[in-house]
This record gives sequence, C-alpha cells and structure tokens, in this order.
Amino acid sequence: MTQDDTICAISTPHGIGGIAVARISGINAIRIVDNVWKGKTLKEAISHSAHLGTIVDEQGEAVDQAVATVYRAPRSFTGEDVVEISVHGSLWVQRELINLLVRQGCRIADAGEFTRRAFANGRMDLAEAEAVADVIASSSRAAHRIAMSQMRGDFSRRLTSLHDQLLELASLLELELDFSEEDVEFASRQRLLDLAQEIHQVVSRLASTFATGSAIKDGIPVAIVGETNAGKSTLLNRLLHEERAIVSDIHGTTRDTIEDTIEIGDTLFRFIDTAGLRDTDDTIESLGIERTIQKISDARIILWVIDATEDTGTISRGAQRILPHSTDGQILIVAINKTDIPTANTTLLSSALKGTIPDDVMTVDISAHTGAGIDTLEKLLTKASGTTDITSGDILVTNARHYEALTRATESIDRAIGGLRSGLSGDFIAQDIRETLHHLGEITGTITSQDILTSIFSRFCIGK
Ligand SMILES: Nc1nc2c(ncn2[C@@H]2O[C@H](COP(=O)(O)OP(=O)(O)OP(=O)(O)O)[C@@H](O)[C@H]2O)c(=O)[nH]1
Ligand SMILES: [Mg+2]
Repeated sequence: MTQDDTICAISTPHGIGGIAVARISGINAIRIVDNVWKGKTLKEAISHSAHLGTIVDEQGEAVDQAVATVYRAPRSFTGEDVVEISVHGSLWVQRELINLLVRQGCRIADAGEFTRRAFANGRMDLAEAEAVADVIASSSRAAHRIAMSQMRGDFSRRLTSLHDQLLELASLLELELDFSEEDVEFASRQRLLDLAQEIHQVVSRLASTFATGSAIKDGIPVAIVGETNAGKSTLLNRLLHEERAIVSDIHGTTRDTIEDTIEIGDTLFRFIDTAGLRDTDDTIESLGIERTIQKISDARIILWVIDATEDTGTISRGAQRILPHSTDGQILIVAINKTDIPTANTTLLSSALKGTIPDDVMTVDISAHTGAGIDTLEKLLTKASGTTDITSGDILVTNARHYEALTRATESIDRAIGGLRSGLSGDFIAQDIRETLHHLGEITGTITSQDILTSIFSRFCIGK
C-alpha cells in the first residue's frame, strides 16, 4: 500500500439510493475529477466548497448530473486532497463513475484505506480511527455515545497525558543510569512512585470498564432461565416483538439456546432464551441444560422466569439450579409469569421468594402472553444495564485490543511499583516503565506494527 496514488470508492452502501457518494483521495484527486467533470474547474475551487456540474465520459457523453465537494490537503478527512462526488444512486451510474475514475488513474481503495491514510497523515490516532468504525457500527444510542467520545479523542487524550508524564520520568531514570558511577538521583523516587500509582489506578480502572463497554457495544447479555414451561420462549418473543422461538405446552420444548438483540430505550440488549431446567435422562436435553448453565455464567443479567401457577417448590428448585452458577457482578431479575391465569399464586410465590433471594433483587409480575407488566420489566432491565448511569464524559473501553494492552500495561506498571517500593536498581524499573509506555503506545498507535495496522483497517468497509 503506497500513499503516492490516488484512491477512489463509493462510500455509501451498495445498492440503489437517492444519491450515492464517491470519495476520491490523493495527490491527483482534483486533477482526475476535473478530467471527468463539466462545470467549474475544480483546480480553481477553494477548500470546502461544493459545485454543481456534470460527470462526462471520454466521448463527452453525460453520465449524470452531480455535486462535487472539494477538500484541500491537509484540511480533509484523510489529510490529502479529497473530492466527494454525489451522484444519483443508480447502480449503473455508480459503476460507470468508478470505471471512469479508474481509467483516469485512480486505484480502487482497499477496505478502510481512507481512514488508514487519515491515521498515517496524523489526522487521528489509532484509537480514534477505530472509533470511526465503531460509530458506523453502533446500533444503540449508548454504543453510539461511547464511540463518539472515543472518536472525539477523549480516551486518547487521557492516555497521551499519562504516556507523556511517564516518558519524562523514564528519561530521567535513564539519564541517571548514564551517570551511574556518580550515584546521582535525577528522578525523585517518590515522584516516580506517586505517578506510577496514579497510572496504575487510571489504567486498571479503564481496563475494568471493558466488561460494561463491550456489553453495551454488542448488546447486554440477558439469560432468560427457569424451569421448563415457565414461559421463557413466550417472553423472548414478547421482548423481541416477533415469533422467534417455538412455544408449546410440552415441557422441554426449547433444546438449544436462541438469542437475538433489540434496543430498549437507549440500550441494546441481547436476549438469550435457554432450555428449561429440570432433571432429565434425555441426552440432547441434558446438553441443552449444560448450555443454559454456561449462559447463566456469561450473562450480565439473569432473568429468572417463574410460572405463577406452580407451587412454592418451583422457587427452591429454581434457586438451587440457578443461583450457584451466578457470580458477583451479575444482576438477577425475577419475573413471575402467567399472572393472567386465575389460579396464579402470585402473592404466595412472592413471599416465598423473599425468604430465598436477597432483598435487593428486583422482582416483577408479568404475563408474557398478554403483555401485562412487560413495561415494568423493560424499565428494570434498563436500570440493571447500568447504561443510564453513563454520562457523555465517561470513558468506556469497548475494544478487545485496547483491553489487552491496558491489562499488560497494568501488569508492567505493577512491577515498576513493586521495584520502586523495594528500592530495586533504576535499570530494572526503567525496563518496566518502558514496557508500560509500549503498551499505552499500542493503543494510540505510536507503537504499532504494519501487520496490526493491516488487520485493524481490513475490518473496515470499502469507502471508509
Ligand atoms: N396463560 C399464559 N400462558 C403462558 C404465558 N407464558 C407462556 N404461556 C404458555 O405456557 C406454555 C409454555 O411456554 P413456553 O414459552 O414454551 O415455555 P418455556 O419456558 O420456553 O418452556 P421450555 O422451552 O420447555 O423450557 C405455552 O403453552 C405458552 O403458551 C402467560 O403469560 N400466560
Ligand atoms: Mg422454551
């Protein structure tokens, strides 16, 4: 991949639309477009100006009326000369325009190549570039909010400031090593320790936001669990507003897990319907129940569905089967279902529940069949997701690559702190600090191999 050539691609989704936008970036962008353009000469156009004209082929035949917007280097998305051409969104026009541009000397862009150029030209750092992909992929307001804050550079600024402070102290420490015979101390050990501890705190806190951050991005996993026939699949269908899972009065209808996402309020949830929990000799059903248990452990929210027409034995059985698999960070919500049936023991079951589960567990009476109580359940889910507590200034880590780098940075700064406390010699400490700097740099892209860049940008779509 070189930067000397001029690249082009359709940046709008593939298909027919009102308009389609082609993006051209590179040293010859403006000259190439002028060759296929009848209207104001773009070479003379000022940056950030839009012009109405006609795209014409080599024979002078009009391809389409179009608007060309000119951005001059370095004040463009990529940092190079960029022209964006809006044409009518016919597939033929789009194809013809790209063919024309290629015949005039453009190369079709690789996936993510525009953003890669923006990174290479210092228009954004790596974390910001990755956030562009997240903004495009965001499917809920909460996910969008996190991606936007990252694209604006909040996360990067935080890291860069830590990086710079640490670099300064590492340099002092290394200077000291050059004067080792003279036994001087340029870098105050106390200042170094204070800073290392501050960095440890910030970096480990950032790493700890990953569980929430990635759940918000991919959908908060909610495992719908309970005994067979409790109405789990009916509830899944109700929450998703579609007949996603098979419902029947036969116990053990659901064998495998079924999951799908839906946005409730600002938050994307991933609801997972599971095989009902009961004692069984059936091999397939047992495998399904094993999966249920796995889903209980992986979920952020456990939604325990109880059939209100059952006696209180259902509560002790359910508690024994579900609670041992849940962990500290998870939230339990209990839904007493089938309240529309006259024989429902709602009050009896509620009081039996009180003796079994902690007081702060949220419970709600519902009918998955009629929809009663579903509003309340949705409110409880939103509350349990924790997304309402997030404000726009909060930084949440959503990217597995960043999480890994932060975890490694935490480990190396931890070693540096240990070394400082035990009065270890400066060169060992400097080594651990360098390592921390390396991991922080991996996130913003100050230290990144070409292979990593290629793998990151290849996940983008063409035209981005
Ligand atoms: N009246 C009434 N019937 C319900 C309600 N929810 C579910 N049912 C019925 O209860 C039966 C079992 O529902 P399912 O949703 O298949 O139950 P499940 O928990 O998924 O059962 P398994 O897949 O076997 O674990 C079906 O006949 C549903 O129509 C409800 O709120 N009210
Ligand atoms: Mg089911």
